Amino acid sequence: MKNNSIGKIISINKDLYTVMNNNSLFPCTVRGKLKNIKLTVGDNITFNKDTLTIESVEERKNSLIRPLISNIDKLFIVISTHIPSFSSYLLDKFLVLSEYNNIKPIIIITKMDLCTKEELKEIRKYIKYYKKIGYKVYTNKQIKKIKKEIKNSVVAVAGQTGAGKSTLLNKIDKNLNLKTGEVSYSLGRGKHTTRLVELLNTCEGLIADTPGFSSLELDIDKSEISGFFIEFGYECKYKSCTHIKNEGCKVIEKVNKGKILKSRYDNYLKLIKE
Ligand SMILES: Nc1nc2c(ncn2[C@@H]2O[C@H](COP(=O)(O)OP(=O)(O)OP(=O)(O)O)[C@@H](O)[C@H]2O)c(=O)[nH]1
Ligand SMILES: [Mg+2]
Ligand SMILES: [Zn+2]
Repeated sequence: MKNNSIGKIISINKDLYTVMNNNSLFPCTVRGKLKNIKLTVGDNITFNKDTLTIESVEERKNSLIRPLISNIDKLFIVISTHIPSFSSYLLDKFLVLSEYNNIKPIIIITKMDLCTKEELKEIRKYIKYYKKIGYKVYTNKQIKKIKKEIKNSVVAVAGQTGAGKSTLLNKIDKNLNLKTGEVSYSLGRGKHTTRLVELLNTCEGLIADTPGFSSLELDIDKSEISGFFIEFGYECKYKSCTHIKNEGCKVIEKVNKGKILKSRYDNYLKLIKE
């Protein structure tokens, strides 16, 4: 009789797969035909508790790459105001990535303590706008609310190197004890402090600190992108409108009237050009 249990892969180290089942961890290996499938962190699997082998894998609801992680419910998009400086483009790109993969995005702003009064005003304008179009936005001071978002969810944390992802997780749960670092640059590229991806058990949920999905390539059809700018879709009456030419385009009209944030529109144009 096979003694199969269900579990979730929470980390992978070479040929060793750590599987979580009822809050206990099991070091498992893979054999047979499953060896041909690249299993990922976040995979829901069945495994044999006696032999500690993974027997089957469930279909994934989504997968993010670099780092490879699957079955994500929420993406914490960590955006800093300084070092690295605020990038609405990166934020919008992460939002499109979330929408495309059916992951609920949560925007978390860091390093507001480094802002001048003027900069704070600017950042607050963004926060207000993103909230208005339906996104949740927190600052990294709102730890209680962020903790609640983890409960019963599988969360991945995205954001540039140095944005403060690991620092945030350490604030959420000091037992995680993640390594954080000064932003260091070699050959002009940010060097990530966080390397491996694993799901960490905290706040009655699972969260993966990541090196930030650094090479963020969106493999999305051009014509689909406007649908992931959630406030564009219902604005324009022309279903197939790409919002590039003016004639009767409601999106352009709203941008001109200041109802759609200019940066959102500019970032949209930049994305479809890419
Ligand atoms: N002033 C200020 N510094 C912060 C804040 N959050 C993080 N930092 C600092 O920013 C630096 C980088 O933070 P990390 O948490 O290592 O950044 P990370 O996003 O995990 O970076 P990688 O692991 O390389 O992707 C550290 O020196 C932190 O102390 C903040 O809210 N304010
Ligand atoms: Mg880190
Ligand atoms: Zn249009």
